[in-house]
Amino acid sequence: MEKTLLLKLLTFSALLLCSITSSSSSPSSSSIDTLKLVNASKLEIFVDELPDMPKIYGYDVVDGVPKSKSLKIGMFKKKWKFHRDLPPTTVYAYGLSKRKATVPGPTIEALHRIDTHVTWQNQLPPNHILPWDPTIPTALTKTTHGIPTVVHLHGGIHHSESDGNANSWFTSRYKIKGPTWTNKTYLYSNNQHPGNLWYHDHAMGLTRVNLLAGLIGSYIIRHPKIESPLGLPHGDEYDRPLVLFDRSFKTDGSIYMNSTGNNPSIHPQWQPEYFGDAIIVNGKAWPSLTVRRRKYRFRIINASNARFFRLFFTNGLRLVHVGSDSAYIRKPAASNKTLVGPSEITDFIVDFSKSESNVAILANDAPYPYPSGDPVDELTGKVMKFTILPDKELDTSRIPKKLVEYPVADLSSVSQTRYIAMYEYTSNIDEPTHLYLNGKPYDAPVTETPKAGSTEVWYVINLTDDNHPLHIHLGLFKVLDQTELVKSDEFKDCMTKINDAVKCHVDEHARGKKVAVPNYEKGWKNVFKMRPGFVTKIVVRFGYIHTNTSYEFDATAGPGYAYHCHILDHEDNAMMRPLKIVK
Ligand SMILES: *[C@@H]1O[C@H](CO)[C@@H](O)[C@H](O)[C@H]1NC(C)=O
Ligand SMILES: *[C@@H]1O[C@H](CO)[C@@H](O)[C@H](O)[C@H]1NC(C)=O
Ligand SMILES: *[C@@H]1O[C@H](CO)[C@@H](O)[C@H](O)[C@H]1NC(C)=O
Ligand SMILES: *[C@@H]1O[C@H](CO)[C@@H](O)[C@H](O)[C@H]1NC(C)=O
Ligand SMILES: *[C@@H]1O[C@H](CO)[C@@H](O)[C@H](O)[C@H]1NC(C)=O
Ligand SMILES: *[C@@H]1O[C@H](CO)[C@@H](O)[C@H](O)[C@H]1NC(C)=O
Ligand SMILES: CC(=O)N[C@H]1CO[C@H](CO)[C@@H](O)[C@@H]1O
Ligand SMILES: [Cu+2]
Repeated sequence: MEKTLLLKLLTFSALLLCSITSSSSSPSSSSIDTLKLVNASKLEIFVDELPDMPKIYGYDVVDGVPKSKSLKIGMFKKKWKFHRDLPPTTVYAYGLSKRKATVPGPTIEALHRIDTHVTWQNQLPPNHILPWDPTIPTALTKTTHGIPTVVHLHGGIHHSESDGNANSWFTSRYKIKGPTWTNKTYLYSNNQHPGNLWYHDHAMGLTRVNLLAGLIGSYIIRHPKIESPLGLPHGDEYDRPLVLFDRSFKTDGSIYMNSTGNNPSIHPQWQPEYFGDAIIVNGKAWPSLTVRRRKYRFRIINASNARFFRLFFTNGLRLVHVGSDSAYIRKPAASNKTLVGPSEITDFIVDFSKSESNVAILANDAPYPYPSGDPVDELTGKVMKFTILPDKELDTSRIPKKLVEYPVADLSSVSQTRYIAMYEYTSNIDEPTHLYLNGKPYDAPVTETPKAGSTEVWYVINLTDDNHPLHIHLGLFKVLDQTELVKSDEFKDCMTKINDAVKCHVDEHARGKKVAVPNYEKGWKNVFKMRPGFVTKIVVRFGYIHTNTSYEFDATAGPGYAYHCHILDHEDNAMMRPLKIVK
């Protein structure tokens, strides 16, 4: 079928951008009447309190000594209130029981080096609550016998049997299982640097819809010996995960996802990017939180399918970053704004005692699609409201001069260099049909086979007009530089023909302007935004960053890992490739 498509690289026309954004954010009034979409600008903002998700500890404390723990976490279909004035929404939610399940799911708190065993239980009845597309590579072509799910702990370093391989999915009561399914219980050894992770569904071809339905939650690994001396704000009140995403709703409260694809004759449902017009934080649309005049730590996870957020406080409060994705950075980095791509995590301190006003709005000004799409409007430009109590508080927390220093990325020990090119393909009506890494589908034989414990350099070449957040399972990476391609049309032509960066002389084309990596993103990362028309050089470590040693488990065994674009609509169709660790 693909041969009948025009396999040409996408040149995003202004027209296309209009059609993408109009299909999601400003549908014609007639389609609203028939679909009964909620006009989000009619929802009053800042009326719901910011919830704290329930906490689950991934360890027991026996006589003062932490011990490993086994958890059973289910996935349930239930109703969830996203806004005071919206009817309850049918969602898929993680939790210890149906009653306790939430969107996002409970925050799991784990301890460095203490094993957490999780048995993920699929309790979802058949038939998906959202439209999906059987013509892209998908776990099952029918969901009448159950919903395929599999959990990936994003940022986790563990055996690939516990990594949530896209083909290790399973339906309710394990009635149907994917080809690489092995174990009911996953082992998270937590033997890695402390920081922020998140768990989410990763089933082949259904990731975008399963997350949209609510299968998302945060996971924190703590390492008291390293973190307590830092003196950062801590405790449930002052150290909070905020999980952000965008959704659209129908007037009956259900989540709206377009059931018609942008190339309906090829893919009946698949659309290149999902954008919602309501901004949700911890499961509430535009919530508000009353805070004290002191420092807070916010660990913000961007769990949008495709929306980028460029966050800032309208009253000028500075953000002092302490981590990038899962890892602490070397020293705090201040900024006025932070750009968070899908699935990236930003971890910062804000000091409300520095506020001159008693209200601070956390706002967003990232165009969508990022970077060349439409500007945000009144609503998508707002995230949440903080009401600051008037009296100054005693605040014993601090922002230290230094945070955590990990061994530097040692380029002299690099064992392999790889080129990863991002391609987008369009139909003869110039609409994107699918995207590939290195021109290959997910099920083509594995080409990325790093050695356990090794360090590699990857040149990520973005040949599309979109910014794609690249996520690597297991490995962590540092961004070394981002260089614009010169004579990029010539290079793109060559790549389209022969798909070989070296033969197409990538080094002669990577001579354009360089864009600096912001200080707050100079640490070890799991995801980075790959700029369109640029070559981004990253150094990837396939070992622990905190000890600079290889893995304590056999990373070469099991179904293996993956790397992919974290725009979920792209990952599903099929901007994802296998990653196999070898000895
Ligand atoms: C759904 O997508 C189709 C195809 O791109 C588009 O024509 C239609 O306007 C979209 N519907 C809505 C309500 O956005
Ligand atoms: C939504 O409501 C606002 C405010 O009433 C109005 O300006 C806007 O045109 C409406 N949007 C749509 C798509 O109907
Ligand atoms: C998965 O099961 C196999 C045998 O069935 C066992 O050897 C292995 O340790 C298990 N892996 C995990 C991560 O529990
Ligand atoms: C979330 O990630 C999406 C997809 O990468 C991105 O478009 C959006 O800007 C991010 N939002 C925030 C707040 O970072
Ligand atoms: C933040 O904004 C202030 C005032 O506009 C400016 O003086 C300062 O340099 C900015 N800080 C950073 C880190 O960009
Ligand atoms: C980390 O380990 C690698 C080999 O495993 C070695 O080449 C490198 O020098 C080490 N780096 C540091 C900073 O110790
Ligand atoms: C080499 C390449 O594909 N460059 C494209 C990247 O994206 C820009 C738009 O941001 C295009 O103009 C380039 O052609
Ligand atoms: Cu992408």
